Amino acid sequence: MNPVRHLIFVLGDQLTLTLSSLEGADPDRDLILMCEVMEEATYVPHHKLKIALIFSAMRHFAEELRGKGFKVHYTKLDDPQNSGSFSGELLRATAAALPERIVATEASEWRVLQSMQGWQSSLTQPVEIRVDTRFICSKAEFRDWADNRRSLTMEYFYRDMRRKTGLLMQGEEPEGGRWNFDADNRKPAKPDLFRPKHGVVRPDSITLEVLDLVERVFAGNMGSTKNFVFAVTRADAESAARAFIRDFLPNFGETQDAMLKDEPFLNHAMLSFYINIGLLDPLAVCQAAERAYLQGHAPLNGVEGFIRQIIGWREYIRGIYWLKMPGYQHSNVFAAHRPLAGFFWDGDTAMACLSTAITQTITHAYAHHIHRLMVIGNFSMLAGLDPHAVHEWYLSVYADAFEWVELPNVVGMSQFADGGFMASKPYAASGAYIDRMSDYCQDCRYDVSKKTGEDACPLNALYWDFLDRNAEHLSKNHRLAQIYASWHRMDDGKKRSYRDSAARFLQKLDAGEYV
Ligand code: FAD
Ligand code: DLZ
Ligand code: SF4
Repeated sequence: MNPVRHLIFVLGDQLTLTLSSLEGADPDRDLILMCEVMEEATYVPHHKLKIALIFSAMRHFAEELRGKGFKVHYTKLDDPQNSGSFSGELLRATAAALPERIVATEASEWRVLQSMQGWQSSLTQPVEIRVDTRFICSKAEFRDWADNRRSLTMEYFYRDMRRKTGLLMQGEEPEGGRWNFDADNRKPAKPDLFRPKHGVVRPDSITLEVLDLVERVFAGNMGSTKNFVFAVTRADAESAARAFIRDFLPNFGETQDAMLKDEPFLNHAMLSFYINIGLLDPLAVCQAAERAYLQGHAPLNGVEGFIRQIIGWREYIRGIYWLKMPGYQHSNVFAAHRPLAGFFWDGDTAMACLSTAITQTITHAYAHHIHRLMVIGNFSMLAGLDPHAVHEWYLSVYADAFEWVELPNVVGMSQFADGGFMASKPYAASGAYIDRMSDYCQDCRYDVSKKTGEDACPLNALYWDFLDRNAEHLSKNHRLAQIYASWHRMDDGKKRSYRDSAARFLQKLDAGEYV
């Protein structure tokens, strides 16, 4: 074999042919390294479907690279030689191949990037860590944007990204005369037998081998590999994106905030996993959505909403992560320390909204945005659950969960644990919101119309108790002024009954009783 010029280390969420570390790669002189390692597979107890997706997509990417003539050194998890860590595998491959240089694209997560930055100290060859160019806004560009303003409102960042990409722009003006059509996107949904179904991909022999490995090695983790339906190749992920644009984008906007117990996916894209691991290019997906609008196939409210999620929220979240790490993971402005209830792991609760959202999570390693934010996240914040424990749960259970995108969404957006660095007010809601947006309350053992007492929806008392408990941090927030005014207008008896109801519920939760 020729001497190896570059040893190119590709991580499990870097499955992109145009990855910066592969730029200028030469099949004749370079060797690509990919490895499944216990360190990554166990730093939180990942859902079985998440591990299976990543391993299978990695193995398929290795095949794609080999198809292009590259040599790939691929370590499977159960390889007896496997050292169990990225650094260990790098040292092992370097000792065997003696490359002139190590090349990698920066890891998407702080924890792994830290370790990457330590590689040079144990190697004599130069280690070159390249910038990840798969985002629309670079880390430096975001930092500049943030440096120049007092408040980091996503909406203004998003407008800059619209200008930068030219998506839905008419010269300097936004298409349709408005930047944001969210006001048209907050409708409840009705069950619809004719709603198209999201596609499923039948596991091939590579995936079947991975599913078997995951069931053997991670038997105690959440979920079952029987429910594996993910795309694991670029071609299948691209076909899932086309199917979304054809079948779901036309109704995406309207039902974006809706929840139905028998429809876990509604008109959501189900594309975050593929975008996050690099099988889909976020900008290309947005351009395809824009084309659907220009061709009259999908309305502006939905297409704008979809594009905003990707070039707005997704990019903004990443910017915040790199601005605030490493301290961000310990944010806990409300000093909330309650551990997660057992039902987070089995969905066994009488609260129909939580039971549905968590059961769907266990089945699919997926829950749509409103389940994550307004059901599970809302409950966690109102009940005073420890935000770090909540963060680790989200990081474990969703197939699209990588810390850079999960942490700000959980700690900042859903738990307000950063004290409002990201969100201008907490996403707190009583049962009335869930009743308006879902069909859950009609089947719940609790009564959403009752405010306090044993049968009342627990969220009703928890909501006021949360605001009361955290008044020190929230009562000066002008967006909450009216809500606090209502609280202050309540007579003492009513306030006491909210506090007592919340305390009784939390006592039961702490005692591990069925709630
Ligand atoms: P759709 O609802 O159809 O949205 C389209 C696309 O927009 C998504 O595929 C995704 O790429 C992007 N997007 C939408 N909202 C966000 C957002 N807030 N942040 C970043 N990208 C967004 N997303 C993750 O990718 N990984 C996570 O670990 C994750 N954790 C979350 C935790 C909480 C508490 C909350 C509130 C949100 C979280 N999100 C996360 C964002 C969002 O819920 C998911 O991206 C979305 O549910 C994925 O499903 P979908 O592809 O059907 O998305
Ligand atoms: C999430 C994950 C898991 C479970 N396992 C691996 C793995 O064995 N090998 C790998 O390269 N990547 C894995 N990943 C994804 C990584 O966690 C992700 O690429 C980095 O953490 C990004 O910083
Ligand atoms: Fe959830 Fe309350 Fe409705 Fe039950 S009544 S489903 S707990 S919001």
